[in-house]
Amino acid sequence: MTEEKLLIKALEGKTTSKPPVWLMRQAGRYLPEYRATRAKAGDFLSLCYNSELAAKVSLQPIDRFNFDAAILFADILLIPQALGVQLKFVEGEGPRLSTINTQRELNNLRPVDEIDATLLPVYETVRILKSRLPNHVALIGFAGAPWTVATYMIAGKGTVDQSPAHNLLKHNNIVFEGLLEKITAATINYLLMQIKSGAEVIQIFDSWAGSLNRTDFEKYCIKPINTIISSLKKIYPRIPIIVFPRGAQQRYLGFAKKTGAQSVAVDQNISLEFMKMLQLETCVQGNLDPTLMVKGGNELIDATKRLRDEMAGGPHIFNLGHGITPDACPKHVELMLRVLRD
Ligand code: 1CP
Repeated sequence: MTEEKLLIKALEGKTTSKPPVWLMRQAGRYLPEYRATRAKAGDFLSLCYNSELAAKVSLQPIDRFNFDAAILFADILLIPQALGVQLKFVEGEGPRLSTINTQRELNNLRPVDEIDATLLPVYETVRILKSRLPNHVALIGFAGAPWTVATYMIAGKGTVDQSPAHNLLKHNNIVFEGLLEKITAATINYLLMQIKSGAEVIQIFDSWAGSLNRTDFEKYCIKPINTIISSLKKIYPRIPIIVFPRGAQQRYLGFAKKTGAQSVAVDQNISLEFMKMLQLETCVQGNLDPTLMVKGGNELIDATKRLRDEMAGGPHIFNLGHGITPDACPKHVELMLRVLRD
């Protein structure tokens, strides 16, 4: 019998003797080997579509740190691109996309059954990873949540307050909801293909969920995520799902039940007391402050111990409250792991 993976155990709601650990954005610019492979690929998007090199960068943090999970190397903006949106990453600035603001632009997007033509290399990356990962390491596939992906498609770039998306939601709700439906359908197709190719866990990133008001949070964060999860579960009833509605504050409570997720990832603004309350209803992932990976030292050691000990009474996946930043130090990741594993 094969031993069950630590991450899967926690996602089944079991309390593990030590928490499974991985880091959001664990393959990335803070690693010199990532920067070298990215240079070889040419640019970020070429790296995403080069299955061999993408699998290689997913494996780099596993080789270096022996995390309990590997995450597929891709980006949440590949879905818009597969739908026909123009996408490029401008060095030092971030993504730039052609925008969707009118019914005509929405109608011009490709049909959902055509997205696999663009996304096939991503599924191949999943297959390669599945065949190369050590037995104890779980493979996480992912996608952006419809609201977060829509904010980029409407604005054409990252925004601080997502105001272009909020404006469309308010002033042209038909186009807004049509766009959300389109992204939802594409995401279901995309994630089903990732699972079919070997993904064992799915994480849905709703990075901008925090800017939705109470009503819009129900309609545009919870509802489409629930649609995605129930569609995946119809075909793969046992696939565990982690959802990260970043900035949801008190709305993290009840979120797992409303969406059907097995785990809720929380950001670093959530207190340990609140996390323990949330842990009574679901497996909690998070929420070490990513700046500690830059600072290191006793502050990092103390925060790691506190988080581990406070959450030890229930299912917990040790992670950051958001992605690790390019200025993080790999030595500090090692220090955190030593504290967790000793
Ligand atoms: O090498 C580079 O210069 C590119 C940096 C980079 C990387 C490493 C980007 C550009 N995307 C990624 C990979 C990525 N993105 C992963 C896979 C690997 C891993 O986690 O190890 C994942 C899960 C994402 C998810 C993602 N992309 C999110 C959701 C999570 C989050 O951080 O909030 C978002 C919002 C994006 C969009 C995106 N991609 C890249 C950038 C710079 C941005 C943010 C743009 C902005 O808002 O300004």
